[in-house]
Amino acid sequence: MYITDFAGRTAFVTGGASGIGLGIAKVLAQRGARVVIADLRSDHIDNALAQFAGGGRSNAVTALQLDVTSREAYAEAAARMQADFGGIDILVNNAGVGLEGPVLQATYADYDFGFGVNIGGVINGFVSFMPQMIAHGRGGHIVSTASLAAEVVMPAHLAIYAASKAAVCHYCEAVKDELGSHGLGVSILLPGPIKSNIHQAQQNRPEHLRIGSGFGESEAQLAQRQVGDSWMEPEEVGNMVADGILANRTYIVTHGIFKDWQRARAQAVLDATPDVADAAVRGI
Ligand code: NAI
Ligand code: GGE
Repeated sequence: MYITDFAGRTAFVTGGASGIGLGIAKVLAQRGARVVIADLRSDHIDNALAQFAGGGRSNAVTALQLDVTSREAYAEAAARMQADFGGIDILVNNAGVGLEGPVLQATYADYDFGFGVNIGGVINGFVSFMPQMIAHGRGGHIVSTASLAAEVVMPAHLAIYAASKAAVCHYCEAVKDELGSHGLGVSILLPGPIKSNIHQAQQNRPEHLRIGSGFGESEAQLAQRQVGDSWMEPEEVGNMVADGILANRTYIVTHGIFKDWQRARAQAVLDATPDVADAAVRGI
């Protein structure tokens, strides 16, 4: 009962009004799915809906304002999806913030912001939607956006980001078999640099986590960064995600540019690991 065709399926894409999420929403809609864009920012939602307007699939796309860190709002959104569509078929846990700053100046406001959206929001997606996706019996798929940052050793100013993304990976890896036994596929999206508004973390930070933040200056600086010309187009990522869903691929990786760093990290862990014979000597 895994997804073999997008026609007649309903997809719920968080952070779907900008960047990678919008790229995924566009491709899923093109390929026949009904798409619900869920996003924190109404300016992004207005802009995204304007891009669909007048197109052949504009009727297939609707939007919902949602802060993925709010458990109450998320539960409400899930109940609405149950009422409107008999439950969703595809969940894309994509909303995230690219927060970065000097780790020694980070306060709990910064940890709460980063972990709250990047892993808390993903967990809220699983908790809110797994029951209905299993109960409707049609099968389905859950894609979660992590980052290649989770697969390499990152610089200290991205420590919170990297840790939050590593948590997404390991959660998804661990639940894949169990959800598979209920007809749900699981994929982890591991992007390299993609054209998006990820440098606008500051604008996605709620007021109560702005107070006392140690990242104010670095986030203001990051906001000035330009999108790189060589970075990948979000719709190309969308196509990789759609193909990855159909193949129930565990890892969807957009770039090979960090492969040496990925290998170095994996090798360092293996190098630190005793051989079975050494462990046997200690009676383990
Ligand atoms: P983006 O900023 O263009 O899009 C993210 C969207 O999520 C925005 O529309 C934003 O309003 C929304 N959002 C932020 N906080 C939210 C919340 N609490 N609730 C609901 N929606 C919220 O950035 P991008 O790059 O498209 O990011 C998407 C995902 O991709 C993120 O998880 C990011 O960490 C990840 N990623 C991005 C990479 C890149 O190079 N752009 C590389 C690797 C991972
Ligand atoms: C394109 O902008 C960003 C960003 O501001 C923060 C994080 C990321 C992109 C990504 O998650 C990836 C880069 O594609 O993070 C990395 C992965 C591997 C090495 C370095 C990375 O970021 C510097």
